[in-house]
Amino acid sequence: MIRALLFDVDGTLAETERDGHLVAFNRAFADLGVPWRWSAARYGELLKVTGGRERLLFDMQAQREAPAGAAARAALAARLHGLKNEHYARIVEAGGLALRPGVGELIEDCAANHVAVAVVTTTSRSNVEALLGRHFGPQWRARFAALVCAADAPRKKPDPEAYHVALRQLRLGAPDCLAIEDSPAGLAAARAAGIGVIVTRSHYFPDTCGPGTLAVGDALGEPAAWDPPAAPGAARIDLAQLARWHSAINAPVASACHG
Ligand code: XBP
Ligand code: MG
Repeated sequence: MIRALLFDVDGTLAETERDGHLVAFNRAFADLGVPWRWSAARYGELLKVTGGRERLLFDMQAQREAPAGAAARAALAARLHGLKNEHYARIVEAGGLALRPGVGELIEDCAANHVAVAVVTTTSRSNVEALLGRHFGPQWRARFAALVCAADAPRKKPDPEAYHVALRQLRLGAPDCLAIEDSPAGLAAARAAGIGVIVTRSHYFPDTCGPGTLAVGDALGEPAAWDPPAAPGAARIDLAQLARWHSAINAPVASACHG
């Protein structure tokens, strides 16, 4: 039985990286007269580094125009990151980031079946507040039994810290929970906490797969081509389908991802 569903944010609830954070980072560079911009392809490489500030600092190692000293780089990264998050909030507010197909319906399933919903992310809390407030209205917080963001778990995914904090907030054990993730780092973090994972592939992470993946597919709202397959005739991946996959956690059905 699933007692809680733990959602990653970026790439899982919405395509926030391509359509939100990347656009917002480039606007922040322009704001401060920073002479470089990130292409969509370069941003894909940079996503190996979790955390927007960490990503900026990593990239500065390759930018000839970056300030020389560590303190100056840290200060610039902090200013850019703050501005980036302001731009991100504006993009969300303008309706630029829809929930991915099937996400809203699955959260409704959870409410109807008394299954707790949690958010487990390495993104800043302000980004989560903007996104969830836009989609679930002013009372959005009441829908989530736990909310773990960057400041709650400084060791970012693939470290399992964010998932450990979520289990403590939920007062549940890993076997009662199921995580939904898109990235290899997110999959690794949940697995290291002992939690089974459903992978919804995203724009930047089209190949995520590995031991502990109970099922992988393109989107919760697209029931075709899941591995293992969803029940015939399903209109979407619903809570009952997740429960069937979750019940196979100790004896996974043969699939490309099960190791
Ligand atoms: C996403 C991240 C974040 C975002 C940007 O992780 O690594 O850094 O890219 O957000 P997850 P911040 O998929 O686990 O949410 O700039 O706030 O870090
Ligand atoms: Mg993600």
